Amino acid sequence: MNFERDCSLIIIDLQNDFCADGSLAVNEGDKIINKINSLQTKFSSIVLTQDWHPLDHLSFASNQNNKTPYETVEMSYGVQVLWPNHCVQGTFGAEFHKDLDTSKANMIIRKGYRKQIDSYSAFYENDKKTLTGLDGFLKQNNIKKVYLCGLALDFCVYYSAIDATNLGYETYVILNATKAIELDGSKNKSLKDMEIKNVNLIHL
Ligand code: VGL
Ligand code: ZN
Repeated sequence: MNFERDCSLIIIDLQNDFCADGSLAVNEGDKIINKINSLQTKFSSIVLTQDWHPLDHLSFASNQNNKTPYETVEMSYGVQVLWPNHCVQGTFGAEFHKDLDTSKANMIIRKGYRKQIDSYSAFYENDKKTLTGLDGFLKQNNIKKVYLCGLALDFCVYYSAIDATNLGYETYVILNATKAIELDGSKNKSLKDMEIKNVNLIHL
């Protein structure tokens, strides 16, 4: 079965640093790649996102005094989790995993490239104001339904799904094509919140 032209498959952050041996490896992150490649054959609109941080990015614990990864800090826009250095611009860790088919993508959205603001969502940066450009791209292409997959379920996929539904898209998260980081129950929290907020949690 193929998806209609008003549907877009949004593949979140399938990059080396989120896969096995990466600096922020998501458990079994690379196990979803074959599934995602086969899903890609069914969509006419495909978007990839790429986490793309400068080395001095403030979401890195290494750029904060006396902080270690997974602690939090207060940023101008609210609480921010601190991460190990990951997806640094131009490095191997920021490249898409070699097994991901990137040939069918119509659009690649880079995010998190401003030093002061992290960006989990594919639509808005963490200040919830700065747009990435994805909403404009999808609207100009008459996309009404978005199907989200990739990494990580409880961070970038979750925040993208919430923004997508708030922006008026019929929103689906493909649970068998995503994996979670799992930090203090973040997986269950994100699943519950998505259910409440009208995100369709599906298997394909
Ligand atoms: C992500 C933490 C930091 C993600 C990106 O892709 O889910 N998580 N940067
Ligand atoms: Zn990041």
